[in-house]
Amino acid sequence: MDLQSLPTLTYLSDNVTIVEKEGVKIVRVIHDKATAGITLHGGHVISFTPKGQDELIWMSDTAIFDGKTALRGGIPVCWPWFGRIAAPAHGFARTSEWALIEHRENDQGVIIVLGLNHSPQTLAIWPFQFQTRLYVEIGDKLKVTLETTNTDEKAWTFSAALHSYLKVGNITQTTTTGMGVEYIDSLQDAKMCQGGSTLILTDTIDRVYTAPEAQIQVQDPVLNRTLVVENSGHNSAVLWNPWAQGAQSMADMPDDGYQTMLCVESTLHAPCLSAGKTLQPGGSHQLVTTVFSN
Ligand code: TA6
Repeated sequence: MDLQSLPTLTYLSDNVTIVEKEGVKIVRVIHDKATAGITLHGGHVISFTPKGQDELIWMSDTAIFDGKTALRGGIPVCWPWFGRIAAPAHGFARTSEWALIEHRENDQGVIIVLGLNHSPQTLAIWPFQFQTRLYVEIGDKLKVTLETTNTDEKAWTFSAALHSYLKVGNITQTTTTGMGVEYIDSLQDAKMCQGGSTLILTDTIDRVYTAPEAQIQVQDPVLNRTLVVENSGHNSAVLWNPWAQGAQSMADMPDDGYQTMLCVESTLHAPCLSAGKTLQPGGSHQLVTTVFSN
């Protein structure tokens, strides 16, 4: 995504400006360590490029920037549920307008803090009071922290994912390690399976790995790099690629888009709404993903 050419709406500092793409406001970060973009619509990281490196995050060329549709690519924030266990799919955070709360910078990088609180619109979909914060740290690495706080007077239960789309040179030449071996296969009615620990994809995949290692590595000989993903606050990691048929069925992904992306997600997975993570009043939880290139 070419952030440099987008028109500036607001200057916040030498490193941080608000720019606009088709009416969607983007927090643009240009720092000696890296450049990045985060849309207020969805609280969605759409780009991260460390200095002197290629883009790490895949963004669809046909993503729909209309301020309503969830963006295809980047790092969708799936919250307060992950998947299709309720409607809308992956929750409402990725289609809500987030507020810019704070930006800070030093020699090592920039931190952008976005916020989303309950509102009459969210209460109509999900009847609980909450405060979420998205901390996006941009430096040599990209660190995204989704903090959930229960500001209600009763306990409630949620699930979530930081649904990262990584950019790869050619999916068929990409080797992924560190996902673990046990997974729930979303393509086989949530069947529990065991697989190999080294993955070279040849077809569509949609799996919830239940015991991922501390580091997931995506080796990419075409772009000559290894992408590293480190997660915390999760209970699983999802690996997803829709392959040719899946891409063709999505209006917001080019037919060949699947060839250059791989979703490696930091997931707090739950099979249904009531089985997620419960927060007592005042309780908080942080779901984190860190992405960098070796
Ligand atoms: O994380 C994998 C997944 O849940 C898949 O099942 C797939 O549908 C994908 O997310 C994308 O979902 P979306 O609602 O953005 O089309």
